Amino acid sequence: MNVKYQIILCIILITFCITSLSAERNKIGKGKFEAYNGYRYTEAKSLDDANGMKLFLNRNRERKPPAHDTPASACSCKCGERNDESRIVGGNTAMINSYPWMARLSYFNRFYCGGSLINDRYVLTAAHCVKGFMWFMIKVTFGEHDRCDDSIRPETRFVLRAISQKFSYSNFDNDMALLRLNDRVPITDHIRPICLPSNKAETYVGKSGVATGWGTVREDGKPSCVLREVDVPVISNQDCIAKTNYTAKMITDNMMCAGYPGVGQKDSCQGDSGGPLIVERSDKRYEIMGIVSWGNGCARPSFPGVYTRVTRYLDWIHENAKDGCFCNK
Ligand code: 4AZ
Repeated sequence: MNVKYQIILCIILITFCITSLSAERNKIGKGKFEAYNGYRYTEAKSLDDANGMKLFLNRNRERKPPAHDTPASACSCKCGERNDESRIVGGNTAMINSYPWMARLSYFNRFYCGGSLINDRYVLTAAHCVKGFMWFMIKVTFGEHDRCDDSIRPETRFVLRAISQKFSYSNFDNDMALLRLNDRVPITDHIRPICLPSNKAETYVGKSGVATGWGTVREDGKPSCVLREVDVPVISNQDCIAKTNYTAKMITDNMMCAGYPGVGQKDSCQGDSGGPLIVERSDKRYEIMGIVSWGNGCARPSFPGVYTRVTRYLDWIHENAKDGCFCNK
């Protein structure tokens, strides 16, 4: 067989593998998960998280659910509790596991975005982290600090469904997506959901936010190995237009700005996208108010970071993530 035919044969084989993998995952997502008190456990669970390609061993074998797959224990938890006695650009290295809701998204095993665990089954992220991607190649990892440390095997899940809002690349409006994971995530000391806002009308203006991620530590820099955090105050949308070089058309009601107009220096950056902008509540727990979305460069004085305003999507999130267990304490 000549080389041309060998190449064509290879392409057909790869296409076949990808198509059947996609079909298999759809089947699992739509059918097999629905029974067993809503938590049937017959799915192919053994996705290989070491190389992301050896998939679906032990397919369709009935198995006993693991201890963490019981909804009662998963629901009986407290959201938004940080672990601390307690960068991103201009920030600090986070304390290990101080942000237990932090999820890391990889595509073909390469880190590219952040996300936040909101219940034991769903991760909130930015639509631009999923739109146009082959969702079945997105890997989600939890409980991590140093993503470059290969000696630690993180809790790993894959995406069964990516649900996004009406997102447009032209203005990044509605930059919000939910990822339904292939299996529940055990709620432990190191993995715990962030709280969702309870007040839809909250604007957070003047509140001190914390953005976290493994993104680049400067514009055009390299992503960080360790999780970083940066404090950024929330600016009103009015000021975000008046005191920066953004125009009214660019900042929609579904967005919020956070940073230091006229100063810069501290900001989220490339790779932090999809990760959370959180705020401390009066009970010392944290809720997610924004999702890292976009900005003109990073930490520039006239261009603060722009975040998706989570309060605009509360009903949508609750409706679409209702088959996951939200913490009830
Ligand atoms: C990005 O490209 C990105 N300074 C994220 C956040 C910001 C800019 C760019 C905000 O993922």
